[in-house]
Amino acid sequence: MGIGKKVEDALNKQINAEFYSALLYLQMAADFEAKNLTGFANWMEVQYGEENKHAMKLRKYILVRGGKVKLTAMEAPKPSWKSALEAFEDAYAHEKKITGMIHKLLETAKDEKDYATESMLKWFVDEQVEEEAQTLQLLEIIKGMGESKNALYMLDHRLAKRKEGQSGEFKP
Ligand code: OFO
Repeated sequence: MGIGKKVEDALNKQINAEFYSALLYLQMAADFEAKNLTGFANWMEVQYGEENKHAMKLRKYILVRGGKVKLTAMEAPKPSWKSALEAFEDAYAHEKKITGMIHKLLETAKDEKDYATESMLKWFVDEQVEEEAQTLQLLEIIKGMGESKNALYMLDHRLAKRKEGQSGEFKP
């Protein structure tokens, strides 16, 4: 069964949002690197890769369903952040927004009785639980560090260990 226009449009919008997430985290990575926080930069680069995979997964799904992929221009992320705290506040707020979008997309699929899309989106619903948890966890840790430069560099050291394909869940 082909894909309906409403679901196709909503999926395309989500591809765009996932690519924006990739762009946002790649910009944060550059900003951290410029501040010599290379572990934070590494974490963000891995996250950039994750977001690209999310976008590509949706892109492939549209194509498999015989739909049309429509990429669009994106707004630019802000160029820099005052602190790691500000960056992770933004990252967490962004992930909550993305969760909302996924839920809305799921509602559209349900309304349209598109069971295949509904089933595919379950992966994204679960993924967003992890995406929110990992950014919130790091946000809380950073908040707890206060102004301590030592704590910041220790965390930077830990974040350098995140590898591609690994969840960003931070296990002390
Ligand atoms: Fe694609 O999960 Fe983050 O944005």
